[in-house]
Amino acid sequence: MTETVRVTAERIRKLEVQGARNVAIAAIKALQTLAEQTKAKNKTAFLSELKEAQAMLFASRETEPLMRNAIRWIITQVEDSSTEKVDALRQMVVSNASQFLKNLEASRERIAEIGAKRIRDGSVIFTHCHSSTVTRLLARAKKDGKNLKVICTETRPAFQGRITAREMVELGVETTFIVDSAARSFMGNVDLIILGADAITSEGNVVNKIGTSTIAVLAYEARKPLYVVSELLKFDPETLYGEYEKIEQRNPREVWKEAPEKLGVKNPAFDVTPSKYIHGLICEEGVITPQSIVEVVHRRYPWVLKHT
Ligand code: RUB
Repeated sequence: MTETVRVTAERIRKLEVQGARNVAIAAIKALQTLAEQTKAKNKTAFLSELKEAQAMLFASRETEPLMRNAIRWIITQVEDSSTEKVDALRQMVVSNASQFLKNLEASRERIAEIGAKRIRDGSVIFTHCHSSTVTRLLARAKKDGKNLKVICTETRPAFQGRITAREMVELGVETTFIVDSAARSFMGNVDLIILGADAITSEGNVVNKIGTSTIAVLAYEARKPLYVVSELLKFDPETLYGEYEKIEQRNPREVWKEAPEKLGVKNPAFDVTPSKYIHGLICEEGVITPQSIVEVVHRRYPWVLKHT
């Protein structure tokens, strides 16, 4: 096993790599490096290195089905291959990983292109945390000539909202930065809420940064449409077979470094937004209802639904 996998898993765990897509990209690249550097002498040894890497990467953040789907797909190609030659198998991992990364980039562009059309000139968009898919969509809307304004939350405790705010300012978008608890005070002023996703369940519920479900309830109360933008591969097939999506619990010290000793501090990284609060899911297949996710995934990526 290469050091790259260990270092990548650690970087993901520490949030040095952040956001579902970036996490998946880093994990795929680590697997690619493993394949390039392996000293495995036969298929069994190579596969066991890949599986060890898989376990380490999966454990780095548990609410990341895009990473899991990607890695599972790449490893399945090796398992299912009839060849025993390590050289050919290594090559297979490298080229499948490249292909996956290319497709991921194409999906994001397609999502941006589709989603940008939902933004009317002069709209005020509310977002939370940092989703590279959301910011790409906003950049595309701007490029298409739409005049837009953004309101974004700081996103306690890790302040990913600052990444969004910086990107927007660099794009030349008029942006207002608020504390998370001010969301309701600003909801009346927005036209559209656009959020990312870490995971989508078989019922069309969306798992995203903690606070997302509160924003969704507020949007519902204010009768403002909320869109989730996400690659279909953030769908978690395990949820179809009964599992709950696991919610990553992070270190309480991220919330309060020097908290009184006996104080119980909780730090869940994500929450679940029920599909009824979601106006539409913007994915590479178009604008769909979150409830149709299984059908759409089945059409586009049938291998995801193969029970493992
Ligand atoms: C980031 C987050 C993002 C999604 C989608 O959480 O919740 O909205 O990951 O991002 P964290 P993307 O900072 O804890 O990883 O669209 O880039 O995949």
